[in-house]
Amino acid sequence: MFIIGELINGMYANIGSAIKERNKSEIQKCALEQVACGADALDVNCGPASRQPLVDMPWLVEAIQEVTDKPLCLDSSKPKVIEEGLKAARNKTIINSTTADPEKLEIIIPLAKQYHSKLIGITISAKGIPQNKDQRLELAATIVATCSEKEFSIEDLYLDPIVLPVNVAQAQMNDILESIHEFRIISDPAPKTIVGLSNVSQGAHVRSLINRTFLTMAVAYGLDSAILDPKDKELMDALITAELILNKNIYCDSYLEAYRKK
Ligand code: THG
Repeated sequence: MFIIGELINGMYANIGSAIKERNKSEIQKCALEQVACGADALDVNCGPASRQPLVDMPWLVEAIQEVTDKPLCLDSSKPKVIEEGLKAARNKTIINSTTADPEKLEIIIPLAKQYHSKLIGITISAKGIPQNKDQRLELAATIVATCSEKEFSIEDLYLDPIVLPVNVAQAQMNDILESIHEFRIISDPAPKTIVGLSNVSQGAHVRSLINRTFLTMAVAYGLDSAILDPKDKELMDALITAELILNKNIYCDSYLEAYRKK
């Protein structure tokens, strides 16, 4: 599982004020803690309250890459904000994200090619969030077809079925999980799959348990990557154990220690 740490997001109060006050060390601490807990990459999101994301994004990128070489997942719905992040980045990058909108794909795919970035495609369109599996598959197929047309490597594409909170979209959880499996058989070579895990428990009381149960199930459906809180130890232990059960890790009595990243 390719783990992307979610904690550098202006939505969190500590990060929101660190961005505003240009408190670099708070951001760097958050980056290093996530890497120490096993993050393979770091999501970078200025948050909804940022009034100058075009400046905040490259500032975050520069602060983070002073302390780590891990890939950065540039998280914004605005192509211009992503481009400012790409310009500042020396580390590998993942663009988070494009939707299935033709106008968006037209801008974002060339950016990903120009900067040799990987790309997350979320199955959302101008019509909004899909309501069932067929709509998710249709949007996924549009993203894959447009990437092929524009000669963007499908192996560098991560499809995101959009995880919704279980407390408002309980009837869709099954479709979301099945989409993870079906996205992988849209084309050969197969696109990869990703979810924003914490969405599933937003607004719920028992967040950590919901997160780790959903992740365990998604792993069984073949999930490749997740944006999650790597500091949640029980979540990480559940993930390592799920991969053990699926024979992706070799068993030994101390397997948790063995697979908990240095
Ligand atoms: N897909 C993709 N990218 C994404 C998402 C996705 N990026 C953003 C998000 N979803 C993933 N990251 C988070 C980060 C935090 C939370 C959820 C998802 C979260 N935050 C607390 C909340 O809202 O309750 C904030 C708590 C606090 O203020 O301390 O849950 O789906 N491609």
